[in-house]
Amino acid sequence: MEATAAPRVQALADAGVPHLPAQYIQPPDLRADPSGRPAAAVAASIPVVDLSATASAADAVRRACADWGAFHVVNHGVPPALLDEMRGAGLAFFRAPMAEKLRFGCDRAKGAAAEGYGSRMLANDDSVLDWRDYFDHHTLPESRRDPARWPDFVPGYRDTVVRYSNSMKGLAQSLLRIISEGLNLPPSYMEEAVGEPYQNITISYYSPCPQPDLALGLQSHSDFGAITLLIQDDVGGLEVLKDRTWIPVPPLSDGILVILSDQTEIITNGRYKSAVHRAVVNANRARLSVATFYDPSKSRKICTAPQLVSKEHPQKYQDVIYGDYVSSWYIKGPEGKRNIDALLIKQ
Ligand SMILES: O=C(O)CCC(=O)C(=O)O
Repeated sequence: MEATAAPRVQALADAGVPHLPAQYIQPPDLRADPSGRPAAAVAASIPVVDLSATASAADAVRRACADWGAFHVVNHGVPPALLDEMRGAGLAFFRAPMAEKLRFGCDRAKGAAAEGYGSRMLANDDSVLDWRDYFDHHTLPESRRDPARWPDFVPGYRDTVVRYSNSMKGLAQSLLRIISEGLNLPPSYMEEAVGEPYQNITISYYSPCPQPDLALGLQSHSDFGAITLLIQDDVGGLEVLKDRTWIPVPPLSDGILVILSDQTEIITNGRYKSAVHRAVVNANRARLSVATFYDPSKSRKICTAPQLVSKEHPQKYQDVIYGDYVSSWYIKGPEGKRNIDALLIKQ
């Protein structure tokens, strides 16, 4: 939510600020460590699952979910041209004059996760700011979807977002079926546990940063919903935390990154972990990503699958009303996984 009007990062970058303004300077322990990245890249790389390989895909998804909580999918059935169209629509928006973009600014009075063009995610005024601007779209259920609230000055933008939303819904649902089966649950289990899907699509734009080693494009967090599908351009900057090491997620132009989110960790009793991730920035090239969040409704009660609870695997998390979880996320801030940890049941 835009608590007080944060400056658009793009306006600061375009003005050529020579130093990072104080509000964007991360504490030393949270900064990206450029010297650590090449070694991490060699240490491990994020799994790539070919969804057309029917014999092996389910097993590959199971391993990727258990070991990483994040993985690329290829041959996923979404036309690569649609991924390019969506990235192109986002880029055209962010390259448009500021006055046009501001016509679609977030309405702060509407609270957290208001739709539109914004820069400040958290409610809390004294948090360090991300070096990022974004456009958030409410896309599902269809009753929330109002293309009139999306940019009108980029030809085809609204139609692209609608087609992209529908495709991402289909892919998220087939992934949830594969995920359920991998845990020996009925195929529809995860979808039913999540209930009517609420989908938001957020385009993030990370302008070149004058002091990238002091800033983050997006601070470390796990997503709060069920599953996130992310595409990025060819710049790179997304990192996933694995075994306490930040691993870069290389851009894969036709691939889609699947990120498990906190409600999936709760439903699966921690068998599958949500992935902690962040975006780092660079001094030279702007970067764009598009994240599609598949989440429960605010009133949905999220419970651990009883089939995954046993003497050896006692229930890890308390049941939670999803809307309460989201409110706490926005108030406390994402920082790592402290929101889901607050639900841990003492064993
Ligand atoms: O820009 C990225 O790669 C990450 C975006 C992201 O994590 C988010 O929108 O929650």
